[in-house]
Amino acid sequence: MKILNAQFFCSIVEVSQRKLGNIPEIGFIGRSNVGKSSLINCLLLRKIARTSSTPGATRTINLYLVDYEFRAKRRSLVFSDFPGFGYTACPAYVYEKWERMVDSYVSQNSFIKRIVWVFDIRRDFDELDYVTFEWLNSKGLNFSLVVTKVDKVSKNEIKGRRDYFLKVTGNRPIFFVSAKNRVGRKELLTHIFETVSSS
Ligand SMILES: Nc1nc2c(ncn2[C@@H]2O[C@H](COP(=O)(O)OP(=O)(O)OP(=O)(O)O)[C@@H](O)[C@H]2O)c(=O)[nH]1
Ligand SMILES: [Mg+2]
Repeated sequence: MKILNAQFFCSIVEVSQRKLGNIPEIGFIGRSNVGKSSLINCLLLRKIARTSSTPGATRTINLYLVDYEFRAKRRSLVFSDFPGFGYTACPAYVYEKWERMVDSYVSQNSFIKRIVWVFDIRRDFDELDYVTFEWLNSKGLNFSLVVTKVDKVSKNEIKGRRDYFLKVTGNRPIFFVSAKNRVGRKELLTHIFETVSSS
């Protein structure tokens, strides 16, 4: 299992701008500042996605083209880094714009094989997350949960957080990672490669 090459491809706001043919895609969504862009950098072992401690760093859908080797086969896939939703300073009209952009992008993009829904281990589900949960289900999208920043809590706490996330989301594939020290990276990458290889 190896990342052979990975590069920023383009920033877009609608699916007609996606000039990547039928390359399978994995979309990374989640609240602002949870660590989506950092997670992409961690998975790709490159600092290519812009990260920031100020919420709202990612405003467009940013596509990364990834060449990889998995089980002796070379393939390509696309990672799409979505803007985070629901940051405190975000006015309602910005959220609505986000919703429209993301909703139409995923609705019209049949190459998205799975959504990686990213959470900060220290945060509970709130109303907006339940709305997102309903939305993902209504779209019939496959999704997996990634709970990141595990370096921020103790080992004992991780077990409790696992039970919590499984309870609120049903039995979804769930991965615990840290972009800081790369805990859980290989497991998540294997899951992603298996998803796109079997489709
Ligand atoms: N300790 C720790 N900090 C992290 C980790 N992942 C991300 N961070 C920090 O969290 C902040 C937000 O990270 P980003 O990757 O920019 O978050 P994002 O979800 O892409 O944010 P938006 O683009 O605003 O939606 C940055 O200060 C990162 O350094 C992690 O695993 N551990
Ligand atoms: Mg980001």
